[in-house]
Amino acid sequence: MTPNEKFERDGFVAVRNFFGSEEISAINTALACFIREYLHKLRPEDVFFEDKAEQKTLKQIQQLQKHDSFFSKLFENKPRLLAEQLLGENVIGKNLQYFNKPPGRNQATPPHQDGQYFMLKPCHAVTLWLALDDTDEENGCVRYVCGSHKHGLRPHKRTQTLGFSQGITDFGLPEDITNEVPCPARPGDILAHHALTIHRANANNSKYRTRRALGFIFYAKSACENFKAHKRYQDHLANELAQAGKI
Ligand SMILES: O=C(O)CCC(=O)C(=O)O
Repeated sequence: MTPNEKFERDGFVAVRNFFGSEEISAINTALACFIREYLHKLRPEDVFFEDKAEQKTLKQIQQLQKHDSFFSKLFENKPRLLAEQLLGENVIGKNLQYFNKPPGRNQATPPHQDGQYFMLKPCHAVTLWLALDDTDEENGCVRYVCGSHKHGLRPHKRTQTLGFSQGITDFGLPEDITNEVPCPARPGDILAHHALTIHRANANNSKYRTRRALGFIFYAKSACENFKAHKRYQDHLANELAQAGKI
């Protein structure tokens, strides 16, 4: 079965060794440099910590491609081609995110569909989740509900998880449980999921292991964004998080 056939059938596909060890090592170096030198210049709503008083609890960075030429080149390179191949049309690069679940201080990723955040019609987009560490059941690998992309958007509501503000309200139906697949990954592997595919992750329960990844988000060119509603939601969220002292 080709990656495209698997993506269409299951709503996700693992592309192993998408980046080689030298490329991953270059990404790790660029990331460390960015975190050291640029993090403090970002807007509060683009960088999340589990505890903002503790730098080592960094959990998410948004829009890396807008701030650093290494990441803008990376975004426009091989990942774009994979996104075009999987979506079957030209794509628009929207966001290059960094994710971590720092050991000791981290939360589960609530079950959600990215389309809830994207607000697209038709909801045609892909996220490429690139593992930078070994990820498995212990440190909270991503889990997909196989075939869930075929059934539209489920109801979501606000969560209290910083960085994942929306979660599916009725998650846990028998078909969710039966069809959920944990997806361990090694550094360099990409897990590609459709914007309608339900996914979540447990917390990182390891003592010392990080669980770092990059998320490359591409919208299909044919998908229309509801810019107004998206901006309204983002502004409202940023306000709320600032008032709660979370960012
Ligand atoms: O890293 C995670 O826990 C989940 C990431 C995610 O939800 C996504 O890339 O769409």
